[in-house]
Amino acid sequence: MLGALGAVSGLVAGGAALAVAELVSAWVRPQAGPVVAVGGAAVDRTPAAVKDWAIRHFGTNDKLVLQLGILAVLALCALVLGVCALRHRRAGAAGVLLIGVVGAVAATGRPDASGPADALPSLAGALLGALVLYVLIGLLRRPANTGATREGSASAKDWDRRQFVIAASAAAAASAGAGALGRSLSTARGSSAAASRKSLVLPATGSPAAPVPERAQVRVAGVTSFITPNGAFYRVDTALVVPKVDASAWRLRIHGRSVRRPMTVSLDDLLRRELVERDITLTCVSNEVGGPYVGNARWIGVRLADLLAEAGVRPPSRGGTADQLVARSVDGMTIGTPVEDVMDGRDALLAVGMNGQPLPFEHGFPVRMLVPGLYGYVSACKWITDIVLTTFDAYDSYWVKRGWARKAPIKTQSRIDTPKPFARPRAGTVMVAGVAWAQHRGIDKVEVRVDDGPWHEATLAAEDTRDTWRQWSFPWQATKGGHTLTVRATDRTGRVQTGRRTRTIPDGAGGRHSVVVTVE
Ligand SMILES: Nc1nc2c(c(=O)[nH]1)N[C@H]1C(S)=C(S)[C@@H](COP(=O)(O)O)O[C@H]1N2
Ligand SMILES: [Mo]
Repeated sequence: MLGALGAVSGLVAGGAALAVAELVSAWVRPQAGPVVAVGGAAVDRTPAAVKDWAIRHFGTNDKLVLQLGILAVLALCALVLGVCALRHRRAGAAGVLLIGVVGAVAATGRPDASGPADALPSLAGALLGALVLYVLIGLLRRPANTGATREGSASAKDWDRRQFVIAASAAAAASAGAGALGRSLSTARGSSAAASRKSLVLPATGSPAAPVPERAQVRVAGVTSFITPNGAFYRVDTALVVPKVDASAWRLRIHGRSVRRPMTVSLDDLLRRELVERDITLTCVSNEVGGPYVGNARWIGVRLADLLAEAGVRPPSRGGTADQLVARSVDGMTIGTPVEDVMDGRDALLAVGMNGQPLPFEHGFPVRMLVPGLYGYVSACKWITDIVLTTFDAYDSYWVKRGWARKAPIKTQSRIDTPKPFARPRAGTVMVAGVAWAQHRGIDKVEVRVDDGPWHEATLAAEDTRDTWRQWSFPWQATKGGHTLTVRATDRTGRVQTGRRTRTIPDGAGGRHSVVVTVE
């Protein structure tokens, strides 16, 4: 019984610590909270293979799973410390403080840490948590009145237990209140950013995109929508708390090697420039063959090459000495892109708009980079705030340090959207359809094979641009029984999508997508 009460004390103390940390972090910085800070440190230290596995299994929920895992570990620590404290009250309290120090070290070590203040949430939380544990255990251990009768001692003990229950409940209730207050303060903090997004009106573009050809969308049920709505667009990043940047305070600095005229621009500066509108399909290097981490949107932005040229940057092919452009986001992410690709005439953008809206916070508000033809981790920095020109020899960006390739053009890929795996279509004509992509090269051919039969050319839907994916369909005369459908694409350089399966690490998955169905 006493052991259980010790465990309860530990949990109440842990809850109080987290609640206070939440409250203080709302005031310091939402990213400085212990769970987010430790989570971020864990993300940065996770081996590439494990991270890839997490993305594959939990998808965009990987962050939630990580934070729940940290909470579970904390709860376990709190339980153990609570039980230990029954015997060694000071040691239990000291254990809580130690956990606080771990949180503080993690918070101040984050790449986006703003200074020593980032240690405050963890330290304040731990101090209060230690105090709560110390007091609660004290109530549990208070000896019964020595001079009392047996009945008297029993009632004194009851009284102590009652005091414990009252104190523990009060602490739990106060923690819940503090936690809720912290949450709402955090939300209020983000409200200036939300207001700046709401009031942002995207100016008319001087160079609108041509309308999407009507025939770009295959009219077969189950095929992906040609334009991915913002709410359905895949999200991959390391941010446990989505950065909320106030657009009016946002600045982008362009500087570094061979930048003759370094510049700092505001959002208004960007919006006063010529804006272009382009359809670009973005793909994640962690996308498995047949996977969902690919999306297509109509973006509005300024051409990054123009800005670089104004800053005096030349690509290596015209004598420039910087071959790598490193973009840095407000949360410390670094993304390295070949300067040559950005300046070779393709529509590399500093994007401000996505499908007619200002960028959603999840997708990089107020400004992100996009380079057609390159995987996101080498081109698509969200919440961008700094661009430094350097060389690939001199600097490795975030993912490169973790084993991914320095350069990563998107591989030619194709996906069967319908029929779904293990579908049971009726014999007769079954429409097989899906998407194929080879950004900035374009798709020239898609073929489908049934079992080990010959390759049949699919019908290509209209092409929007060579920077977007292309849909395809194939009417299959399906015969009864189990069948494997396989797809392959050929890009405009004539290269046929390889059949050799390779892992996503280091530069994107290779191989063909297959779907097994049973025709009835
Ligand atoms: N700041 C920041 N930008 C980032 C990332 C990130 O983790 N942090 N991830 C990159 C990766 S790996 C991809 S695939 C794209 C995904 O963009 P999306 O989430 O808008 O689809 O963003 C890129 N930009
Ligand atoms: Mo990615």
